[in-house]
Amino acid sequence: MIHPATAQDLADIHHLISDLFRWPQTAEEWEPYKLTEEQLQFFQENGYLANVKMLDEDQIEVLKNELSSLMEPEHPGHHYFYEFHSNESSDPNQVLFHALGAWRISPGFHDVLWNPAFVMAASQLLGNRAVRFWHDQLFCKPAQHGGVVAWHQDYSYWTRTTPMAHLTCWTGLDDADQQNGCLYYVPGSHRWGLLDKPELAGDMNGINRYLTETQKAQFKPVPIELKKGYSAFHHPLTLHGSYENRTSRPRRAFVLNAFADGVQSNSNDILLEGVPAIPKDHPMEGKFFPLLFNPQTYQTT
Ligand SMILES: O=C(O)CCC(=O)C(=O)O
Repeated sequence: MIHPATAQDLADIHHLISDLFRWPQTAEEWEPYKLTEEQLQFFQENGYLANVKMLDEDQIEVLKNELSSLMEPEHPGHHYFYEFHSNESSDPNQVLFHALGAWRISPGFHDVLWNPAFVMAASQLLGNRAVRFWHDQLFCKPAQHGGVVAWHQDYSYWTRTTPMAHLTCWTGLDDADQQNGCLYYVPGSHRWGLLDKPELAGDMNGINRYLTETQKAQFKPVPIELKKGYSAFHHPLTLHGSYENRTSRPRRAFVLNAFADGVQSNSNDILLEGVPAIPKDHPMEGKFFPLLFNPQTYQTT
């Protein structure tokens, strides 16, 4: 067995390290990864964009294998996780695995940050700005008793970074549908302003405490059923959540959270567990917050 101290911190490496993806070399090679005007407009209007192809079958298999070993608390790189909850559900009869920091530990989850399909779409959805990594998340609902993710806006957990120029990309490693706990979005809720933050794996009805009567009337969630390997992007204020998984199929997913280059720390406290603090009003950068893509140069720096 590898001693924990010998596992390499992949956060030191800010480029692809496996052959899972290939970084395009010319402007022409980047073209196939670009979102269309219609997709960009849909995002502006609704606060989300679904069905963006991110991974092929082979890439999904590699990530699923890495995931099953990462879920073991004995994994030699376990100490690199910023957060690790074997079960974050507040309901003892349900299980929601949730962990932040996989990118530091295994090559596939490291390299998904530099997936050309992700960085190009993220840059466009951020207004053609350079994309910087914030953090990743694993969300896994086991078969039969998978737990809920309460309705929330991502930025309600992120006010320690400012201004709000953030973006989330959710990618399924299993087909996700209404039966096994797919994501739901509330179209247009990105224009509702910042709401209070709920307990993440708490109660689906908790949202009623935070909404005005007008918002309650406009609360019309849509299920985001996705084939594995496809992604959904959302705005940091878009309300989203997901219900239980009672099927015989797992629902595993990973999430990449990014922001436009230039976002600053809004706190002198540590921003992620195990990461040195970035003083308030200083730019988010350095080892833990790599620049992933600059649309001016098509490079990472
Ligand atoms: O995977 C889920 O059900 C929740 C994901 C989520 O909250 C997010 O992508 O921000």
